Amino acid sequence: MARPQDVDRIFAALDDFRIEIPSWGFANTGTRFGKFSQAAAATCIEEKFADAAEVNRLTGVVPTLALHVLWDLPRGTDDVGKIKQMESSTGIRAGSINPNLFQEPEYKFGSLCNPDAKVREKALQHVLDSVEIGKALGAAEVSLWLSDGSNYPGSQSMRRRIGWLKEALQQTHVALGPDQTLLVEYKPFEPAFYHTDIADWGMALELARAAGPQAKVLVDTGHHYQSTNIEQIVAWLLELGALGGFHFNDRKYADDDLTLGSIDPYQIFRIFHEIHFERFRKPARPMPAFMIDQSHNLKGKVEAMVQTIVTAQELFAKAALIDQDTLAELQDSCRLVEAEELFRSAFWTDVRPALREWREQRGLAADPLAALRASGYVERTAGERGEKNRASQSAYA
Ligand code: RM4
Ligand code: MN
Ligand code: MN
Repeated sequence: MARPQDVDRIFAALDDFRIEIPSWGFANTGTRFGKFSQAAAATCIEEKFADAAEVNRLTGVVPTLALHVLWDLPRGTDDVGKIKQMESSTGIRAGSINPNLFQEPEYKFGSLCNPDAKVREKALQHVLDSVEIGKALGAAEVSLWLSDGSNYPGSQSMRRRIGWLKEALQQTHVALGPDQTLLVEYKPFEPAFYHTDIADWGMALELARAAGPQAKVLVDTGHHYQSTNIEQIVAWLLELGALGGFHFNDRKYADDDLTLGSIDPYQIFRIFHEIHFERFRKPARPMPAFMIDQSHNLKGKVEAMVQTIVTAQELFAKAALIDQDTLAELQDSCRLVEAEELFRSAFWTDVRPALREWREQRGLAADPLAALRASGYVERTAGERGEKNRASQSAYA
């Protein structure tokens, strides 16, 4: 149980904690082998906004919805008006704008790194359109993930592709508005299996730096090799002022996109500790963007999203319990076990009663998952959307 002084820390941390959810987390998705369609899955952008509004009604901390351009704004800037209408009818704002550079046939051999200049141009134009969409919607982040890479040694020039990529990101940076950030995401493999053009945080950092000061690195927790010390990467990026945001999810083997904290909650706690350390040292700095990037084939979409948000709050609150002054003192005098115990005790503290109280004080449901079940939302939307879901078998949005 948390002590009274802990409750104050927990409340202060939760008051500052907002998290973005992805539109694609509400749509039917599949594996390489098949797709299990859900009756309640969102079939259009209106339903994705409706689901996001329901998650926000239950948790109160998800004001924005990340959008993937081709899935959510297939007509590009012409769809901005439609999104604005949904913003005003649901109270959910458009969040990060994610270009789609990975599904069209032209991108078979890459997008911004494609050896064909015409394809590179098409990809860059799509990124620039995404910047314009972001400006029109007042969205802070344009979040770039490339599937570019190659499957066979010698089949592509890694060096020339670096040059093409730098050029494209520089041109994108020039187009950014003053309040926009370009996030550069990395991933070691998949869909490419020999080399990926932005494979790790060093490459992402160099590309971001070469692009300009409004470009930052995005850390997707599922995009690392087994046993990588992700919190150390986070610490470095914070130290360098280069951490733009997170895509949170959990994994056991690769980019599994499982529920945050379901496999290794201690790792997310350790990452949040680095965030709290930064806040303690430089309270004026804005927090990185906390975003969820998950897709559930087995769990109910809205239920899994609510579970994720609650888990994120629990882990963020636990990490806030570490007293940074005391920890620094113990570290400096090399009282190893005491330092470790301080760290671990925060992790093992049950913050759930304090979270319930925090929610009640703010007029939110004390137990968001139970409130979702009681609301009948999933049954109702399953009834409304079931037929459309049976009829459509397309992957993703
Ligand atoms: C990628 C990456 C991107 C996400 C796509 C759908 O693995 O995590 O962030 O936009 O999946
Ligand atoms: Mn991601
Ligand atoms: Mn991913």
